Amino acid sequence: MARAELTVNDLRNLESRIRDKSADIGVVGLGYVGLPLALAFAEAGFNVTGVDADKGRVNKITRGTSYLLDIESARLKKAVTKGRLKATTSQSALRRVDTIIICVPTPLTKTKEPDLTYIVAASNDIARFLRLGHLVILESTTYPGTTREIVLPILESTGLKVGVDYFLTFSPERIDPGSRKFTIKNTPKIVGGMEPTSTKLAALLYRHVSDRVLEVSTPEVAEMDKVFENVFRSVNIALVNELAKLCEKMNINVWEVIRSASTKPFGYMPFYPGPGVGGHCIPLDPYYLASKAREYFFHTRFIELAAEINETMPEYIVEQTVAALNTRSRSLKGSKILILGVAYKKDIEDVRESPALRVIELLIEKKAMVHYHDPYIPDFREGNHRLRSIKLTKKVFSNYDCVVIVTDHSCYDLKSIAKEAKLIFDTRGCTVGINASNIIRLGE
Ligand code: SAJ
Repeated sequence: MARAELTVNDLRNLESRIRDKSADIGVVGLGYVGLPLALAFAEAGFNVTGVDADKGRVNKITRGTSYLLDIESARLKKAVTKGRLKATTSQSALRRVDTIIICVPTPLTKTKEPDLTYIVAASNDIARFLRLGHLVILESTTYPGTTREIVLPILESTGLKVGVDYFLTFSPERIDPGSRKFTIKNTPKIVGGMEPTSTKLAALLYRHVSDRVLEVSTPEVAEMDKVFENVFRSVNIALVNELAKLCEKMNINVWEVIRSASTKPFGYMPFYPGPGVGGHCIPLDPYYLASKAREYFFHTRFIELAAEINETMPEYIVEQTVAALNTRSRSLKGSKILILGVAYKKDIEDVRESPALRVIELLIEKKAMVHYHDPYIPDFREGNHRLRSIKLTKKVFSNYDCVVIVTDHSCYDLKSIAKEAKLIFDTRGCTVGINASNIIRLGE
């Protein structure tokens, strides 16, 4: 039987359906990347089906209840009520859509190797329903080569040919969780297809939700772009973390140094020292690139050293907490410590890879009595400890030997805390400008 082929007419038809938004979109993975993207396409006028393994998430979306701070429930409810957005746990929904966008996690294994389990699973799910004319786009952050070496072979195992029967592109997500300023619309989108038509179709699609779409020559360029963007942050954060350690030894105020360096109108971009780097990308992406580089007998020494420097920060924070307590003739053992903020960065509700977890683990190991407060994280598990956020009252701060500000959520009234607390160790420079003898800051 003659092999069915995508005709020129079919391709024209697909293009016109993307252009007039009658193409149906599937988004696999409805986390902090997939849900905002699904909603953006739904609000642009597409019919979008989100597929996620988490029944709880699917039910919440169906009810129009957002589980992300960045997404208001009202927006979600409107898209669902209009029938533009629906969610399901069933991958078979992928059969009916024209474009499938993969937004699944890319974690590390315990030995800091890339864990592509979710990408492989999503690719296998898609392969079960892959058909003539499908446009498949990978958005998950990963090492250069993943689209060509991992996703493509799985899809080609169906017998369909990329660029002939279906299309495959990499387009990195560029969500900045918690940012009100940068949105999908005003953040340029990079698209790199396996071949020109894949690139063009993806660009056509993203132009409906992003003001600027840049087409690059291969998926590898787009993949490398993304890891480079995040490694750029990792190495610059490591630089200021190392500077903070040096400034502490030299009794120079690192926050003043950074503030003065920031007056340089060109050739400089401020980064800030802190308790370490958290989140789902910055702590991980250097290891994704380093792992791939080893295949080329290339050791990314600088990139890995920077990642290691960032990883030493929680331990350094605990050392500095010990030193702060010593100024009050207190030892850490038996001291009552209050950690303010455990999310991995300010004003978000995500505790993944947060340096606060390691700080708390170390403090407990050294027999301190540790409580925490975080308005966004009511409780979490640390090893075999389950910790719950305390209730904050004006007077509560004086019950602790030291209050360690690990995540400087905007809700904290630092001036009033400085009046009540016996001792504050500020790891974020958020108390700069509050002159009080009971405040010790990282890097001063
Ligand atoms: N951090 C510092 N000092 C800094 C900046 C950040 O210690 O000067 C820490 C933060 O506290 C946090 C971690 O590093 O723990 C990561 O911070 P981040 O601002 O990079 O935040 P992410 O990981 O949520 O989002 C980043 C995006 N952020 C920005 O570009 C500002 C962007 O790099 C990616 O779109 C996103 O990761 C991603 O998902 O790849």
